[in-house]
Amino acid sequence: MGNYYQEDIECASQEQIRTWQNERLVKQVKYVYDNVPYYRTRMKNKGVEPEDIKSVEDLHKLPFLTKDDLRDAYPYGLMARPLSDCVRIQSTSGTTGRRVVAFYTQHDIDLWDECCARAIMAAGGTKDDVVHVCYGYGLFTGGPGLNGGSHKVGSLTLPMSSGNTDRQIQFMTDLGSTILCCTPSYAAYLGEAIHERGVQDKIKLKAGIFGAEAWTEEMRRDIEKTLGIKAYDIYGLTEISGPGVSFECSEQTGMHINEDHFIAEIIDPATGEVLPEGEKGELVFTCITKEAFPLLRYRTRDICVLSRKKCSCGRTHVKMSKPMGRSDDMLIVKGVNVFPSQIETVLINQGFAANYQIIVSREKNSDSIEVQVELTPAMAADATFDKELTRKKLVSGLKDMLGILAEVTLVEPKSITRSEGKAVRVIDKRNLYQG
Ligand code: DLL
Repeated sequence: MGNYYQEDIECASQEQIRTWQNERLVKQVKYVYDNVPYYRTRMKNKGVEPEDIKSVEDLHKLPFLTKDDLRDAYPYGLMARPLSDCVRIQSTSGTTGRRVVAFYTQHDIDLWDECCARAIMAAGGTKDDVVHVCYGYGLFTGGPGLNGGSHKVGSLTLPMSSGNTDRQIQFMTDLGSTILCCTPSYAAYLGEAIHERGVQDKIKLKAGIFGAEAWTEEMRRDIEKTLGIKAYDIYGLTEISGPGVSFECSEQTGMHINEDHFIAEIIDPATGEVLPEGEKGELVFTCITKEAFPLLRYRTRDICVLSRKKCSCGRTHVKMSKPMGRSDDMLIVKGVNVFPSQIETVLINQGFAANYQIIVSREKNSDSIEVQVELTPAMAADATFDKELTRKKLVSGLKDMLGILAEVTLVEPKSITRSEGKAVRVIDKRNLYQG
């Protein structure tokens, strides 16, 4: 057994977890009904009263909330507490519409920190670690969340925020950072930069906690090799608190959801019907302990699978798979569903790094997809490297994976703009979602 932060909770029996969830859900539904007029109206419209919810079995009776509801109710419409009880806001980047703003009481911040602390402990963190946080600080939840978790664990916390790669590496070497927290794409970039500077021997990292965007198993292996660490996934979203809703343990086969705070369901995104465990669908969360912004049945749009298979780490909380895409950013090209992660798998299996961009266009009602892929420095330096043969192999690998033809353009190393936060993988020129 590892060094647990809250073994009594994280390794509790399934029955015990269900008992906590039942009690908390009943209370929370009444609390939301009494304090959030927006949701009360939704419940009334569906003919549901708080008394109808007696246990988790009744959860399906409650109405869903979606990102559209959050935009509708912006900024205060889903709050359950007066502003004077709140101590913090965080927000999404708002690139696809109005920002989502989430509110926190001190109690909410404490719970969130606790969830992130569990993630750090699960990655082997202790009070003796130096936790290097280069998720963005500010409105984005990444920096503040991991920062709070690291404090709870008692580790020395380096609040680096994103950017300034030279300074990141300098602090990493001077202060002996042992746990790196950032997006996987930035971790891959840092790995490259460390090797370029030839300072890999001065790096003391042992683990990384990477999330906030989709990344594949292949990318994990790549980062683990480049940085000489074990790379752990962490998941979360602003609406539900931020990072730490779920996190990976040493088994690295999915992320344990903090079930004492969040109830997870998987639904069919088309019909809203709850699917049995093991089936792939949209992840829905109900917050059962939050005070200021307690969303019930929030549709995440993330597509994944839940599993209650026994975990070798001893934790009993249900595990979610890596999101396999989002029901709303899934690309439909020539009528075929395409997830960027499928493309990434092909690239990495053929020896490329995860430096690529997908460009989707439409001419005369016909879709086309182009994948721009960076050559690795080794490929670019190799005089015998056969570019055209490699390109053709990629086209064929993508055809096998996606079932459609994708154009491939090989570009020079470092020519695709690096991201310090979430990578921009897709440029969809079709503007299908306007108006
Ligand atoms: O990305 C919170 C976070 C910060 C998570 C740091 C992990 C680490 P948002 O900006 O609200 O919050 O974006 C939430 O990002 O619905 C997923 O689609 C995606 N996402 C988050 N974590 C993962 C992950 C933060 N580990 C949205 N794998 C979510 C794949 C992820 N996608």
